[in-house]
Amino acid sequence: HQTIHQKDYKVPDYLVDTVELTFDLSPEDTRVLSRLAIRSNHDRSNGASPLVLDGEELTLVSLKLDGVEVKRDAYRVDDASLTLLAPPESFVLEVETRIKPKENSALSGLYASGPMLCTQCEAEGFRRITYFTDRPDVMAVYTVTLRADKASCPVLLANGNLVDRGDLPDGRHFAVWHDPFKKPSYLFAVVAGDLVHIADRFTTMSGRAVQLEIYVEERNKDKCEHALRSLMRAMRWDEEKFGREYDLDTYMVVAVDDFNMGAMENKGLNVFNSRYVLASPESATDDDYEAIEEVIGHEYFHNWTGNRITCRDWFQLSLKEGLTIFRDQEFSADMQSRPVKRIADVKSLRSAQFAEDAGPLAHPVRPESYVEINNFYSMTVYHKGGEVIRMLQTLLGREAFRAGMDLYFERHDGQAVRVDEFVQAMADAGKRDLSQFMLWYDQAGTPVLTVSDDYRPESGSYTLTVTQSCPSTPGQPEKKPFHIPLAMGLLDRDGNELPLQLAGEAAAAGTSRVLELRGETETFTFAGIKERPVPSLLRNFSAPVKLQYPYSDEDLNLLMTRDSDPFVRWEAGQVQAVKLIMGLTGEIQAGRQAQVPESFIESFRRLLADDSQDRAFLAETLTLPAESYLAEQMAVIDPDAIHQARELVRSTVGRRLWSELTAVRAACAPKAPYRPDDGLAGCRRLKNLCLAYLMAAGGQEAIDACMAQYRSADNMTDSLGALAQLTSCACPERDEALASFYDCWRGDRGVIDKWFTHQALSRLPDTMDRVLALLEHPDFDLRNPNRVRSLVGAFSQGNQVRFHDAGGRGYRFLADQILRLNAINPQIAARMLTPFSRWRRYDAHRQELMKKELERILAEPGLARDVYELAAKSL
Ligand code: BAL
Ligand code: ZN
Repeated sequence: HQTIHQKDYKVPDYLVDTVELTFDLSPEDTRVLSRLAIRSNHDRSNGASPLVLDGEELTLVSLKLDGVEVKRDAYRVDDASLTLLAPPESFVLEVETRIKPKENSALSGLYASGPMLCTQCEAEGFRRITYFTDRPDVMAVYTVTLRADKASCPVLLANGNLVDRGDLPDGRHFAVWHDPFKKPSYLFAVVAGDLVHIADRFTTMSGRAVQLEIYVEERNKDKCEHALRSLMRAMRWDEEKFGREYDLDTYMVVAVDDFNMGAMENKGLNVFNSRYVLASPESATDDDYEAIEEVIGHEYFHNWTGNRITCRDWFQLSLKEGLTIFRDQEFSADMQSRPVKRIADVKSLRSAQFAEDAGPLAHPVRPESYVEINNFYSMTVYHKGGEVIRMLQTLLGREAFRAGMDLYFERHDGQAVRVDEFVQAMADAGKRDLSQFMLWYDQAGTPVLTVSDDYRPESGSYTLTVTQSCPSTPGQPEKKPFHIPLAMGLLDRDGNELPLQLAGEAAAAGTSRVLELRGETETFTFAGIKERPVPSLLRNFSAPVKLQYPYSDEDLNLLMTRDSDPFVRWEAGQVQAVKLIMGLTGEIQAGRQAQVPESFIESFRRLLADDSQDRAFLAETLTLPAESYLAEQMAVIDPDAIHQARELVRSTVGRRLWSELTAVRAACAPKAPYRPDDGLAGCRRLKNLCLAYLMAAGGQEAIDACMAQYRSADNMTDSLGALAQLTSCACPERDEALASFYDCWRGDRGVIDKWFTHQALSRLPDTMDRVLALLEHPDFDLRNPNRVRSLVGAFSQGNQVRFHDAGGRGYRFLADQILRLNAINPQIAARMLTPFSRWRRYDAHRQELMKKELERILAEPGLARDVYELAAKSL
């Protein structure tokens, strides 16, 4: 398998101005006629370069150049390309190919999902539809004719505007779509099927009417309202926050059940994984509602950051993804609670992206090379990429950042550009030198900030010394210092925020400021400080770094209760919890009696008694760090000891604070029938967290409370909140609830996914056997990515203690599924490899077992490029 390097980029030898496609659609055998207007884009003084068109899994039927059949010795075809040896300066190429959508289980290109046909072209799926220069810097205007059987495929959709439609002989019909915007092939889409839609109209800021349509199968028609409302909110938000207006007359979203990603931003025709569209008050959780709003927003925001301005090449993927993640995070923060959203984003970054950065698959936000680009739709490119954009906003300030965005749109609309162009626009608008900042794009690894301080009472000066370092990552043994915004404040012993005046400044400038780190070690001296302060560091998580400062418990308590920054308040609690659980883990490993100190229980007691706080924020504060995050803190991960230690804290809290937890739970009990927008999602989260602690304490009373909640719940959040606890409880009620849940929801794919997931996440020792049995369940389907993620993904990535069972059964199970998936859907197979990439972090015995499975995978004949790359790099 070949490695593609960023440094080898060359401008395309040929450009394509217009693409006319005609599809004769059928699931078994689809004919694709392509008519391309091509012109040369290279120096031909030494002769014409060959034109290489990408193509995979295609059957070539005919090939004409300017209307004349191309002679057999003038072109070559192999299983990856079609090459015209010496084409003229400019010409029309007509290519006829045949494809088999129904056999396409990779879900890339044109494929069947249930009764409908749909496409997924990012990153390189268009070449599985027809021969083409399938790279994002070749942008063309597309006109698409779809023909299909009218009875089975009454709806025919493609990008842009519908310009013609009508009937054909033999019960067939056609539709013609034209997209006036030049676009790269990865944004192409068609959908055909027996679909219904709901619609509304949106009036843009300049007064244009846009028709919004959400397409689904008939049975899901009553589950689209939330997606449609979310879309309208996203459109308004992008106008208000970024001055960006939608540009076509129609915006369509189609929900499909079989989808590799979350959704896809195809121009004017988004194709969505149905889990990010469908919601009804009975079947969707509060988290589902939030996720739908976020993903609907994300794909909509791509229209400007991704579609109008796209990537020059795939190394620049974060140009659109990091930026669009940042935009969707800001949208969600404005729609919900900003602090709670920030905490959720930081948690997922630190659990998953920091782990990626610390392992063999670490890569920069802008990678240097890849074997399979699909493997780089990663936490690093997306979420660290989003943090990089956020740092720019922090460094420049909101106003200059917005000016930089405007300048970027003004300069590059209609172009395919690099990350450099984006950062240049920011540098110009903010009048800043951002050359060192570019290292965030090109150096992998999570920087560590080590902070020390020195207080001089005699002069009233307080000095912070910050040293940065970054561990080696594959191919990058040495790192240069990053340009890091460190947002901070200082608190006195009563928790008052101190005015911040750096030595040499005439006056104090506020009580929160952004220090800029550029050198390996930087010092900052503050004047006029009357007593030793407590530093509040990395406010709002101003940079994706690890922070080390020797806080005392007293310092942390002060920050937790008094700091003005909600992230710092939450983080102070997390640091305490990590310290506690890591200490207990050590005791357990040493075979000593582990005990939760009284002070920890008391701080939880105080928190539970404080009803002044936002309920969702309180729930975050009372949630212990995840086992995966705790694992990252250990040199050699011991999943059993971590699990035992964390469970010890949970059960102790449950037992010791039984009455407080019960009281908070009662106070959060619903007073009116559930509505998704009742503003009580935070209450439900807190109530279900209390239930989880009660269940951790054990005993029939808790089980009864759980069953009562399960039986009486009028919404999915509460129903699953109870079911999730019962699945980890060795009691007869467990099977009763699981069976009743299944009977109630069979046929609803999204809900049954959750039924699989919660069983896969069970902490009980029999979980592996249950998961193996569920593989044989009639509703399990290895060809459906959501189902695979709900069982195989949830068990291997969400159930650390059972997956890493020292007997090695979890490892064998995962490798078996990866090998089965390799033949069906390589993208999904590769995604499942993540846990194995961390093998070096475990003890020698587990290392040996995981390594053996990786070797078994690599020895498989016919291993897909996707799986090969990750398995080989992991070893
Ligand atoms: N572009 C792939 C899906 C997404 O990030 O929106
Ligand atoms: Zn995206």
